[in-house]
Amino acid sequence: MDSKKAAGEKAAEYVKNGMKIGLGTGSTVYWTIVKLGEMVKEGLRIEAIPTSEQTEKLAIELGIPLFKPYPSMKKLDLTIDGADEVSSDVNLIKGGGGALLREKMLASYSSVFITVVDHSKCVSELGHFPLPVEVAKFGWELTSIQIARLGCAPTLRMANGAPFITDNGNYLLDCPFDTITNPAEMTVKLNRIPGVAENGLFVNMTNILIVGRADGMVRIHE
Ligand code: DER
Repeated sequence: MDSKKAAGEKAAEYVKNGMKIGLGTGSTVYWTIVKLGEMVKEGLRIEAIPTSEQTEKLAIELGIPLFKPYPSMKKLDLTIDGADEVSSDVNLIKGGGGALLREKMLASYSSVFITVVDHSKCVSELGHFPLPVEVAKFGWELTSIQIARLGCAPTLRMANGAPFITDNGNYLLDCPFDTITNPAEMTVKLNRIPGVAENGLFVNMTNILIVGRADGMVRIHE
């Protein structure tokens, strides 16, 4: 079995009747969402909030009931999402799919955050994958200069010949740091730069890591 599919489907086993869950974005959590669609057809009762318009469309197609956050809402029971890099101390780089802001919100508002990856995402230290940073369109060039001072050369993410626009109407800068030795410090430094909306470092957020192996088995770190 494909390693992404193995990890994605395994995560669906953690979803129980009555749960309110966050649905991540990307090609690994895709398999979780497909599996949940099958489980809903077989009677599983859940409600979900998608982390992107892409995931919302998929969930609707599969018949997964969706809901919007509301003022008196307690925490979500569970959010399941992928990642672009996972370090040996289980910190993440996310944002390759452009959904990092909503992904980090739902992950932080969940009692349990499950990360699903294939083995190729596992690294000793974060940074080989360029760190996505979501920034306001206004003055993005000025924001980029401030981010560069932290030791990278940000590039504006493009799509079809124009700047990529996130679901929140912002731009994305991809920031190659090579190595991020202190992600906890870096995420604070980034988010205090005026113009930065969110960055793709998910530090100490993962409660359960499911890694799909090349042989189709999974490794679970709880
Ligand atoms: O944008 C993200 O963080 C997504 O979760 C995504 O980049 C995960 O990668 P995948 O498509 O390989 O699962």
